[in-house]
Amino acid sequence: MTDWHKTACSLCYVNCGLQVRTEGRAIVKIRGDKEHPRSGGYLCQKAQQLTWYGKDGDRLTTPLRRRPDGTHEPVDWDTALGEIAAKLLEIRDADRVRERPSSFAYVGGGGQGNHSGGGYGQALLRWMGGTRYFGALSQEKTGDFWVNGKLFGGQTCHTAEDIEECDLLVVIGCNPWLAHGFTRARNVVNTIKNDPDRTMIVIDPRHTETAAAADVHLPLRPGTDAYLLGAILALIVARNGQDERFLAEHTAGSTEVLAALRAIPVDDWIAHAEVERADVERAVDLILAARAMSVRVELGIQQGRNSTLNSYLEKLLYLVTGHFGRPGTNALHSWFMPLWGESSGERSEISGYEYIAGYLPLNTLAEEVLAGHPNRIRALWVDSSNPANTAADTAAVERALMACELSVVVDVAYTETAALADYVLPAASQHEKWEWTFFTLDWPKNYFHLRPPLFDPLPGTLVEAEIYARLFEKLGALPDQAALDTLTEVARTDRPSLLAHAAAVPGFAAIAPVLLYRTLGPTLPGGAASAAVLWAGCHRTAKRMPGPVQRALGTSVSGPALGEELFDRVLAAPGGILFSEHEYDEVWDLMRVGRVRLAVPELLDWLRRLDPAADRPAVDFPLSLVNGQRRSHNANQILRAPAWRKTDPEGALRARPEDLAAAGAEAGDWVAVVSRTGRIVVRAEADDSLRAGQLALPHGFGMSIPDGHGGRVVHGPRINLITDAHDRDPIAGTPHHKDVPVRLEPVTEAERAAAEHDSTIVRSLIHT
Ligand SMILES: Nc1nc2c(c(=O)[nH]1)N[C@H]1C(S)=C(S)[C@@H](COP(=O)(O)OP(=O)(O)OC[C@H]3O[C@@H](n4cnc5c(=O)[nH]c(N)nc54)[C@H](O)[C@@H]3O)O[C@H]1N2
Ligand SMILES: Nc1nc2c(c(=O)[nH]1)N[C@H]1C(S)=C(S)[C@@H](COP(=O)(O)OP(=O)(O)OC[C@H]3O[C@@H](n4cnc5c(=O)[nH]c(N)nc54)[C@H](O)[C@@H]3O)O[C@H]1N2
Ligand code: SF4
Ligand SMILES: [Mo]
Repeated sequence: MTDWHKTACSLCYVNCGLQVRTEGRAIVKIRGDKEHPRSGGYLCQKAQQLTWYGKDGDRLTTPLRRRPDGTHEPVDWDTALGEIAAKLLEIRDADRVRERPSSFAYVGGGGQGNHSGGGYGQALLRWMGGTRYFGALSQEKTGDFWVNGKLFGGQTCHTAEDIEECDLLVVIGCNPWLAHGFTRARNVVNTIKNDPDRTMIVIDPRHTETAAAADVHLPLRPGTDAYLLGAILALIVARNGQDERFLAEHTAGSTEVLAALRAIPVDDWIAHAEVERADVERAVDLILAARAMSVRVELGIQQGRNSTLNSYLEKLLYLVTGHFGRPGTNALHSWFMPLWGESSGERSEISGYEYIAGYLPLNTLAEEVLAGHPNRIRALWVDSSNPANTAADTAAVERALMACELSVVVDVAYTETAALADYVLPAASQHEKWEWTFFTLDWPKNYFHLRPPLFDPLPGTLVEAEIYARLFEKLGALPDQAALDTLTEVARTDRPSLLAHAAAVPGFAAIAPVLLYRTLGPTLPGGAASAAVLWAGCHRTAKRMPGPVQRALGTSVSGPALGEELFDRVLAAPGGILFSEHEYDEVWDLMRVGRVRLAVPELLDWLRRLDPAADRPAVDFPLSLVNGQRRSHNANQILRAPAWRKTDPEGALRARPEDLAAAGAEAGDWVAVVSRTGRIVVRAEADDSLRAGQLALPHGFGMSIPDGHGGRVVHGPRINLITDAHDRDPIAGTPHHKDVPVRLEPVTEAERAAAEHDSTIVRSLIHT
């Protein structure tokens, strides 16, 4: 085992444990880590391709500064950080003089495998006096968080599934077979399929790989989930399937909710969803017969029509029937450190949207810059995110980046966002530093994995902790060296008392991560300085839930010593640890209110307002596009080399043959996908598993990559060229990417020639 090193996969947020062999700076072999406490050796189809991470022509090795002509030139770290700091101070002063809210905004927080840098970006936002924070979560999950806040009293009260123990799994708008979303998804789907005592319902317009293993598949018309879920709930209540005892003991407001459900015109709504009544009845039979039901949802409803309402109805499914907080049901989960925050209810004065979980909708980023408002964003800091490809309305995002007085990107790669930034700062990769994620989403046992580096930082790059520490020094935000040395001495001799000493430093709240990195950091074993921020989190976790932490660690230590023990264990476990273990009935300790507040007036109103007659596809754009489908070989924007894709090299448009034929096309042709906001040319592929009238384009393409001859070529569809940032949820502002109204058109001769040219180059890159 000596030449196998432990790490984790960063290609999706499940972060399976890996063992890898390395040669020089490369990973050459990958296998599942059987000792990993959560994934137990499991790997999916993508894991072997992690060898491609950072192995592309776009790895950054020096800070870059934009020249007046728009191209970038290399500069040294001291110059880049010095100039950035001067500009930040100028912007901060101008905001103060004009008595306006901070015009600094931050996009990021981390991707699928890396959250170690996130705390620093947020610290910078605080130090600049700003609040405007955008991220991947605020274009997929904030509607869900808003509902949780209403039901459970806190937006960090996040729901989980106990899938291993359930006897009925309800899968709504997600495809775990390809996208995972929970651990060992393929094994779980197969186990349920092969166990006569366990059943599965899938609600998805497409006959997905997961649906193929289901007992009941409801292939609803895209965008009609609220109607179908409403009808299912109404049928449950009509058959007295509500759990009266659970409702009386654990909830408030159920009378109003049940009345709203009883008023639903079931037949109309089922007809509107275009599914068979008999199939819906069969699903209801399974739900009423279930001993323990878990409901698993994702983007199909969270980026679908009526998304925040969908998130409410999906939760009502298990709350009304009392499938909550028991073995095999949904529940809340613990946190190592919460990945998002709570909001005060404050709103953006530009878009009017509420801050949810600390975020503004990513869909409103461009507006916040371009609206011409006196309090607009003037400085944009992007870390570990590629909004020029992944936020809705690419053209507007690009204009916004260009319109800022200062834009800075911290990344490992020269992304489409970096290409437009004033400064680009090269980070050490996830294999070159101590790294982790806060995707600790499991219940009743929960896990955390701090990965030690496999390699030294690539020359020219710095770990994020160091980048931000140097920046804060240039900003004059840190105390002098003598004061730092004193704190380091405290960390060495009496670590538990460090927080009290550090908190006395002026401006501590805004500089805490950097201060810990600079003072506690150097005292940590194995060069784990950048893990110092976890120390404060370990103390908070141990204080918040001492019992479950003691149980997980098998210790009786308590008080501050428990926080210390947790931190030491995390540092000493390169393969991850179990950090909390709850008893099922302790779920109620994770709520912020005594009872689930079942009646949410805004959402019950929304439910009453639903009107099938007003909710029909637009005549000009009759097709529904899943714009960002998860497939075997896509992984957000993490891997940029075309050769990593073992399937789907061009990122094809998938459609039923008859939908292609209606546009005069067939499989293999180039076709144009046209939406209200744009037109892109893509390769067509036939797929009979889609619902009639449903199309799919893949997520995770559209990278502009070196063509090998000094130029660049775009690899696969840049799908957000055709999304509309205003087609969004009224509460959360999240996009409706799973149901983009489009039509297909034949391509022009010029479009075909251009597409063919780019495709030839990409194919040659794959084969060299
Ligand atoms: N292979 C792969 N895995 C990934 C990722 C990746 O890029 N590639 N990304 C990761 C990330 S960041 C995320 S958030 C997850 C997302 O994971 P998922 O949400 O599971 O993936 P999607 O393919 O976006 O969408 C799921 C399903 O929604 C269905 N759908 C479309 N419209 C509707 C509708 O109106 N109603 C319903 N009920 N369903 C609808 C689609 O047919 C599709 O099967 O995947 C993660 N895992
Ligand atoms: N149309 C459409 N748009 C979508 C979606 C969709 O389904 N349809 N899905 C949405 C969803 S669910 C998500 S989660 C987002 C994802 O969108 P993003 O958050 O933009 O994508 P990621 O791939 O997570 O971005 C990771 C970035 O981090 C960089 N990176 C990798 N390692 C490091 C590191 O160690 N340090 C630093 N500083 N940077 C690093 C990568 O190079 C990359 O640029 O896309 C969203 N956009
Ligand atoms: S499920 Fe996700 S984390 Fe696990 S191996 Fe696959 S891509 Fe990696
Ligand atoms: Mo996501």
